[in-house]
Parts: sequence; structure tokens; C-alpha cells
Amino acid sequence: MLERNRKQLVQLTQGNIRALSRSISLIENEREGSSEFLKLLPYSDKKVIGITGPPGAGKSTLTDCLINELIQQQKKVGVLCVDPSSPFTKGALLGDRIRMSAWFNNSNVFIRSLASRGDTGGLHPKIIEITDLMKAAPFDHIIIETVGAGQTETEIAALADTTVVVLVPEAGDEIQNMKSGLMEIADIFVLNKADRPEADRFEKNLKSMLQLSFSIKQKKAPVIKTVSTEKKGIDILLKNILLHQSNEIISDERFLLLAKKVYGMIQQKRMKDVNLQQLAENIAILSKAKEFNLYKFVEDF
Ligand SMILES: Nc1nc2c(ncn2[C@@H]2O[C@H](COP(=O)(O)OP(=O)(O)OP(=O)(O)O)[C@@H](O)[C@H]2O)c(=O)[nH]1
Ligand SMILES: [Mg+2]
Repeated sequence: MLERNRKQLVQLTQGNIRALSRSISLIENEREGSSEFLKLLPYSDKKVIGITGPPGAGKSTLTDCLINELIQQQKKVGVLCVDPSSPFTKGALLGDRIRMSAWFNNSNVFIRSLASRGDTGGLHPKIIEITDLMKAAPFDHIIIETVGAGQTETEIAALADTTVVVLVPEAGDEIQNMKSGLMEIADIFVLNKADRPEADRFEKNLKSMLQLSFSIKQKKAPVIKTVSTEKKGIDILLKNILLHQSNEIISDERFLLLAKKVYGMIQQKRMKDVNLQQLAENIAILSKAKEFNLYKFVEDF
């Protein structure tokens, strides 16, 4: 088993897309040997671009433009689309499939959709592992696209080295009402659908709001206007992403995210032999004998 995995990992690092696909499935489905496989992964400090924003903001269209731009520069791109089938994005899955098929025959592009969401409402239960697999493959750039909703925001921000928050000039004056979580995580703001008449006013409002912010990160965050359906503004966006990545240091949030992951994994390992049903049966027996004290039971366990 281990030998086969080793071979698969070598293929993955050499850019074998099928090996990468198989490895992701191995991890996603927790198949036999998956934890051994993960232990073989080499260290990587490859940078990750996170694209997030409200439903329908144009994240997928924008990601597509970025892929296109990078391909022009002879780069290899790996993309994870997290949760395209969430209730927020009804019908998006089909659209994403069609979109992805456009890259299907391009060996420099790999796109994988991760449809299921974690029980706890996080990004995806195996997102850290799968990102690590992507980092082991010879991609020049890794993009994770996700809807900014609930807890996912802080997670994507921690996982990505550069977080791009995509907004649309619909909110107009209501910028103040934008989900603050989304506003806080942005390293770069994209004002997509800049072909709309409200775009200039929205840009002005957004910029003045950012200037008033107490957060240095918000003050510094560039605002870039794009029309992704016309591939406009993409070159400037990419320049800003690369500039940010060249200055980026790993955030404390990343270490906290990893610490939480490790905490969960240790918990799982330690609790491996503890069975809830078995506990209930033991308690039932002890209770019948009128010998049961909950706290002593825990102590003796
Ligand atoms: N006018 C205009 N429409 C755009 C632009 N970018 C995207 N759209 C349209 O907006 C709609 C949503 O685009 P998507 O790229 O699917 O948006 P998304 O953020 O990925 O959506 P979800 O994944 O469903 O959250 C599509 O109909 C796009 O054609 C733009 O710059 N201008
Ligand atoms: Mg999308």
C-alpha cells in the first residue's frame, strides 16, 4: 500500500494530473492509506490566492480570467472551487462545470470542485489537506475560490496568502452594511461589474470607508475595478496579487488555523477507542447496581 502511495506522490510532484486527482479522492474519502500518504508530503511554502465574495459577484468569471492571464504567461495553475453547490449558489455547479470544461484539454490548468461542506460550516473538512496536495504539484499558482459566507471567510483568509474580496456595485450607499467579516479579510478588493453605472460612486464610497478604517490592512488594500465578462482590469489585478505575494509574510491566523486542525486531529486520535454506545451501556450497568457516580466514572476511565 505504502509503495503504491509513494509512487503516486512522485507522479503528483512531477505534474501527473491523474495522480493528483486520485490523491485528492484518496484524502477526501479518507481511503485506506490516506494518513500515511499525507505524512509523505514535502514541505512547501507555495503561495495561495483566495478569491471570495458574495454569491453572484463574479468570482468564477474572474477566476477564469486569472487562469487565462496566467496561461498566457506560460504558467501552470491549479484551482479549487469550494462549495459550488451551496444553497447560496443554486445552479452554479452546472455553470462551473461548463466553465471548467473549457480548460479540460489544457494540461497547464487543473480545476477541482469540492462540493460538500463541513458539518461545522467551515470551508471543507479536508481543505487544508487538499491544498497541501495542490502545493506538492508543480503549479506556479494555486487559486481557491469560495463563497464568502459564515465561517468560511476567516478560514479562507487564513489559508490564502493573498485574499481577494470581490464586490459588486449593487450595494451603493449600503457599503456600511456589507458583511464586516468579508471586509476585514481583504488584501485586495475587486470591484467587479464595473461596467455598471453605479460603479464609480461605489468605488468612491468604498475607498473613503477604507480610509476611515482603524485597520492598517484595510487602509492599504487596493481597490481594483474589473469587468470580468470583458476581461478588463485583470492584468492590473494580477500585478497587485503578485506584488502582495512578494511582500507577504505568513499570518498569525494561518498558524491558528493549523493549530485548530492539529487540535482536532489529536482529539480524534485520542478518542479513537471511546465509543458512545459502549459508554451508555457501561453507565446503564453501573446505574443498575447503584454504584454510579458520573465524576468518579470519568476519573476512573
Ligand atoms: N455585467 C457584468 N456581469 C458580470 C461580470 N462578471 C460576471 N458577471 C455575471 O454575473 C453572473 C455571476 O457570475 P459568476 O462568475 O458565476 O459569479 P460567482 O461569484 O462565481 O457566483 P457564485 O459562485 O454563484 O457565488 C454571471 O451571469 C456573469 O456573467 C461583469 O464584470 N459585468
Ligand atoms: Mg462561482
